Amino acid sequence: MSPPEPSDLVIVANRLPVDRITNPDGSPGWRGSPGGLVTAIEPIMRANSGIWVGWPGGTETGLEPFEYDGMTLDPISLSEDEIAGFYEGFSNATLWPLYHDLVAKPEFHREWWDSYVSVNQRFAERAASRAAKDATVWVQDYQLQLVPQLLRELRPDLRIGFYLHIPFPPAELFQQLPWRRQVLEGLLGADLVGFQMPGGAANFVRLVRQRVGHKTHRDLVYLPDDRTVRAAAFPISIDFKGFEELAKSDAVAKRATEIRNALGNPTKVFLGIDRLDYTKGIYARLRAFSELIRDDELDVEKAVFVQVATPSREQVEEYRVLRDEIDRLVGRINGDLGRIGRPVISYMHSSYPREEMAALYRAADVMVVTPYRDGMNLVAKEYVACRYDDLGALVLSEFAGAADELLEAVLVNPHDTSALRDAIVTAVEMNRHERRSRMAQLREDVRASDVQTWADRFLADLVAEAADQ
Ligand code: GDG
Repeated sequence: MSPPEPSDLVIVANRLPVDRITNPDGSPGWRGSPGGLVTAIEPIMRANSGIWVGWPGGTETGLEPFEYDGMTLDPISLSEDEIAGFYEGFSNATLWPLYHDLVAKPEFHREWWDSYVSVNQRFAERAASRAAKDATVWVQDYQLQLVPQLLRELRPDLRIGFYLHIPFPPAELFQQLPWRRQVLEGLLGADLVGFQMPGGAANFVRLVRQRVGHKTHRDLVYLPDDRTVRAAAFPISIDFKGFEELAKSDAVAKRATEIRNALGNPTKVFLGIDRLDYTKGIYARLRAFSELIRDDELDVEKAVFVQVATPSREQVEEYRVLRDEIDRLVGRINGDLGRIGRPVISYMHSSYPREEMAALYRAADVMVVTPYRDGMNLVAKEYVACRYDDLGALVLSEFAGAADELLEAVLVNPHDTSALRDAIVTAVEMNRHERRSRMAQLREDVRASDVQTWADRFLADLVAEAADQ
């Protein structure tokens, strides 16, 4: 298509919500990769003829803007070196571990930083060229923290919002970053900086005061040029209705029964679904479960743990090591404790369509979500949305953002193996009455604040904040 008309709403995210595919006739095509962000943003995109700027994956160059499912998508190309430096390097081997409480050791490399700066510049330039006068630009996540400032330099007329999907760390950790001041200044280009949790917003404001020296008061930062920047929490959520309806469908109900049959109709099915990531606590969770089998607190003939680990960031060394570790652990546990046709852990390293996810949620008696640190964790909320029968129990890490809202879950410290064991036992032994009442409350909590509420609140606050300038 010819260059799109400048738009009043531009979304800037590392990834476009599509994947490259090859059509049956051999021509290249696109397939939607729906996620929470698309669901939340799609209606607003349609209403405002919005443009979504992002990387489509891969190294293809010369891609033109195109329409997909009623949205205008504007692809940004990355070279192989940029994928290694900006994406796998600085985003996923420096910022990701640093922002997740150093669950792994962050690596600091100047070439990665240089690549991060130049890719952020490209995103900012593209957004500047697509935004109409006085438009709203909403920048997403840790890969693009310099975009707000770079964009403001190019286009001071714009209303700029930034949202961080992962935790923002305390000063004691953030301080390690050699480019800490540049990152803070990058974010300060926005009118509104959104975080999952109030703690992240407070960490940011404190760091800006200490490291950049700006005056702050509560959630506001006062800049020398008379602008103010607001930092606040906007906990993200899911398409509650969408998941609930999916779970209620006949096809999903049928598939949930098939899954239980295929597992040999155990009395209790435990479930974990995560991207294969070291922040998610998969290893410790499986070990705790295996100890319960070993110690006869659970019976291998009656209980099974289904773990889905979605392939993720496979070019990054830490992720390859993790995959091998989990493979070995699962092999050892099943070898030591399994029986014929009765593995302790049914492990899948692959990704599934949404319908299959909903069927797994419906098939599971206990969902075990135990990250060491997680911005929110949508899987926990999706499980709750799918349990319209008010059955099922949720074990949830205290270190997931979701724990602030889902107080009726069995909350646990994932660093404490004994506590993990106790939490799994508590969840499975909970009587029917308690299980029902807890799940009903959990469902109310998620229903009351879905992903649409999240996007509407952020954009309304952005308009209000920019109007105050
Ligand atoms: C980041 C933050 C924050 C997973 N496997 C499959 C699949 N999924 C979907 C889940 C869920 C999403 O991916 C994962 O979201 P999470 O929130 O659990 O975790 P991250 O990927 O780490 O997300 C996190 C989130 O951003 C949003 O702000 O909550 O804290 O780390 O929706 O359902 N979906 C399908 N097949 C799979 O195999 N279809």
